[in-house]
Amino acid sequence: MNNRLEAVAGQLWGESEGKTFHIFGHIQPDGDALGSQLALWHALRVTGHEAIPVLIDPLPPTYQFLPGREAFVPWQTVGAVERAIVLDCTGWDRLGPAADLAQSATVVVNVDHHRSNNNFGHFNYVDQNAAAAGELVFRLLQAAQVPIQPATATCLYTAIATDTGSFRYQNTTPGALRVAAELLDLGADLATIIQNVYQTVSLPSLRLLGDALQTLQLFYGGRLAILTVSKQLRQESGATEQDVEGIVNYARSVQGCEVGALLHEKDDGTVKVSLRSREKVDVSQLAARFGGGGHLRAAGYAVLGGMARAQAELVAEVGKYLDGHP
Ligand SMILES: [Mn+2]
Repeated sequence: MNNRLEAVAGQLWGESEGKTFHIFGHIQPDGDALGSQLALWHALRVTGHEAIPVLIDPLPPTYQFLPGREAFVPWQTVGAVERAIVLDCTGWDRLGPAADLAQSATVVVNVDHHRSNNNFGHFNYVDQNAAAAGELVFRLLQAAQVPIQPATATCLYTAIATDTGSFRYQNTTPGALRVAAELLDLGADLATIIQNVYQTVSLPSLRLLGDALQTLQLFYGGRLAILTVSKQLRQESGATEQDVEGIVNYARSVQGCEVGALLHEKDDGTVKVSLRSREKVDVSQLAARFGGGGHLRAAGYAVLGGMARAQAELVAEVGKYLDGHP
């Protein structure tokens, strides 16, 4: 079941004297998970509570500006967990190797904004209409009347800005914009966020993008655009597998394109196919045909059998969707 905001805030700031909170986010952390974790850590600290933000995968360079980042501890060094707060995770699987650790807590508080969240906590605050987990943390702080300091505001603004694609995606609601405006009023450091998140890219990542753009192929009169990143291409650029994410958006951005795809050959040989559509094709349905899933305009799947076969199958399938529904 889903709990009321006040009940969940009460779990964190109510009868919790002398208890330590471990604050978890998901594997391969993004701006929303990291910003929400650190914001909650700041807020618990200023109200006199013990809290420890836990990292499952390393902190990406992009987010090494976040105030409080030095407080993060790797999950391997965590002993017993009494109270776990899990942010931005649909289920236990999103905690990867740290799932058992978090699950061993006496009290688990689950705070998330994904539709598919399965209410795995003892206390659950899940709202799929929130733009980001950071928006929910903001509401919790307000409900508990915890003062939001500039450092906390910077973390929460980062969470909301990154999960909305800088306020461009469909989850950019009036409510999310109002929270963002309030966070700026409270002292969020916009210049530092923009500089680090949007105006800094590693050299290998930029090289990879350049090489990937060279692979552009168009099908069906330009309505399908495909980019490919082979294992060799990525390794030669020196970029990481995570650097490949986001490149798919360049495929869809080609004028006249309805479906943009990126085929990425992972180190283990699987081909990860990322799909984006503009306004007609339901790519979550298309991805489901290959055992994947996602959203209406952004989805993906993984297949074995090599890049050439993956591309041929994809081109054939997209064709059915472009000429009316399959
Ligand atoms: Mn999120």
